[in-house]
Amino acid sequence: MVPMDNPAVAQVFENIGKLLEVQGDSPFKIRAYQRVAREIDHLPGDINTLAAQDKLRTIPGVGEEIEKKIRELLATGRLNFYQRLLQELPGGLVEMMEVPGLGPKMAARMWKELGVTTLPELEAALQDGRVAALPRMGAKTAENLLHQLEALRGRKAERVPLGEARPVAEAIVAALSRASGARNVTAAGSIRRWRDTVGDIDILATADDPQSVTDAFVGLPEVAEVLSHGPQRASIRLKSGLQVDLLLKPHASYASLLQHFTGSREHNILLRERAQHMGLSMGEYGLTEAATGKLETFLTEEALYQRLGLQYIPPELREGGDEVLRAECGRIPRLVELPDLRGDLHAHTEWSDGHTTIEAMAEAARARGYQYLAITDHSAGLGIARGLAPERLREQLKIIRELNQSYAGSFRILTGSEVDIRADGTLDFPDDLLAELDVVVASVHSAMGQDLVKMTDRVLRAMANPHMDIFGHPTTRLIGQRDPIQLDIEAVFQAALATHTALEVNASPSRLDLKDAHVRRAVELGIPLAISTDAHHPDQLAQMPYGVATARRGWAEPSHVLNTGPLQELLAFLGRA
Ligand code: DGT
Ligand code: CA
Ligand code: CA
Ligand code: ZN
Repeated sequence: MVPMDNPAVAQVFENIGKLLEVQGDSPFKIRAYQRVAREIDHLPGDINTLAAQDKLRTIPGVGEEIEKKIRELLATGRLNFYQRLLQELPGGLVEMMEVPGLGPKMAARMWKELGVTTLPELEAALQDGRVAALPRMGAKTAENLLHQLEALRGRKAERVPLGEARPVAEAIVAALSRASGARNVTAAGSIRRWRDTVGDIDILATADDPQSVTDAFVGLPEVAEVLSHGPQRASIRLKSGLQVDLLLKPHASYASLLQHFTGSREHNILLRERAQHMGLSMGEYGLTEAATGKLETFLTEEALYQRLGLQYIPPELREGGDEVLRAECGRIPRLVELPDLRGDLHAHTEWSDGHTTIEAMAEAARARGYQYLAITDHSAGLGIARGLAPERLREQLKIIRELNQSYAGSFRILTGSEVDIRADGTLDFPDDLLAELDVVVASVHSAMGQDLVKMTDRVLRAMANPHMDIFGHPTTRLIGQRDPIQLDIEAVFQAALATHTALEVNASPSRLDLKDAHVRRAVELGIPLAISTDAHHPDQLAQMPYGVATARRGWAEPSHVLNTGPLQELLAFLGRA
């Protein structure tokens, strides 16, 4: 059994409170359970530790009865009292009460007055007016509940940002690689394709004894629930809610398994059709000749694509668009790769909202083998706390020039700013100061609610300023948290061409902005791109692969990317050579 954590225990007590309320139990008892749920949720330490130290009673509100219940839960993962309640009441009520605004009292009415006890029944009753017709309910309440129900469903179907899922996948790959007998443990699916969000994590491996690997998998400490567990495949749900699928095959099938499980589904369908035309059937084991039933296996994905008469297609391009057609006639370009990058053009220090010194950031960049790093602290504008006033920026320029002397040409800190694009489209520093900087990244950080026309005018006005070199994180989206600003992106592309402004591919995993589809359009138009980390800490310079992958998903080649060039070429673009 997997030990329960604080939120899981708190949830049980919270549900007990709700179910007792549905039953009409005493308010005193109901409040006691609600209080305990809250206290457990806010505990500073692990409740399992408290139990081991015999200190459960130090939690406010926990007396003898509740302590016994907590112990039962922690020891067995179940609580008989709770199971009995669940059996006495309709099973869907707990789920119904997850709809914001639908408390126990209302749930009880739905059940007793309408016979509604599940989410789908609730949705139907909200839609056909039965809820609205209940005494003391009304159309407005029903309408609001329907809205909340739909929002809840949306949240449950939500995809997870790549930046959250990828480290989890890497940790599981590392853990499984240590498990006996597993080879070729690899994260596949949308993670390997570097899609900006993922539905679930897919991991594959090869093994002589697959059962021992699936056993290790379902026994991982982060597992909250085992969804399925067979000898060759298993699915788990982690405590974070993420689902992870594992698929195993014999060693010889590795390349086919990798190809199959990387997807995308649409890409695989295109390949399968192609194989069929060649008299082959394509599967996780390999290619089977339809006429003879003979199985062909492959050592590498390259060999598999070659057998299908195709140029190799990198995972980032496998989305079922035109990549197969292009591969057929050798038109998959050499996409940009991490080692192509010679520097980073967007970084912050403690001078604004970064966490360390200019020197520390520069050292980290040098250690990565870069030739240059642009220090682009924020301007003093409205959007950002601790932005630099013009005098402070001038001070910083002096310090950077001195530092550069010490590198004697082996490395260069580029002076710069991430200057705010004000609500009216003017930049937050005077032109004469901007003219002194090597790199001017300009970004929107305030008045993000402007309508499409206002925002687009604002950005175009900024781009018309000859000092603006790079448009930083152009849509300002935060994946899963903040929608992009309203912006006519095609107008921005045209302006970028006209004003020779580069567009940033911000590599911060929470941004990935421009996104893949926008990169592809920019590449088609020949707009220069800057792949930048926006690092606020030396460690964040290591997030560059997210930006590179996003650029690759947009078919970017080294020549499309400003910071793949040597310093002199870059300076020429910036008008500083
Ligand atoms: P996700 O999880 O929504 O971010 O996207 P994927 O691409 O990771 O999709 P997932 O997890 O459902 O499946 C992983 C891969 O397995 C998928 O990219 C291709 C392969 N696959 C799964 N189901 C099918 C299928 O029904 N047909 C084909 N051709 N391939 C499939
Ligand atoms: Ca997946
Ligand atoms: Ca999956
Ligand atoms: Zn910014």
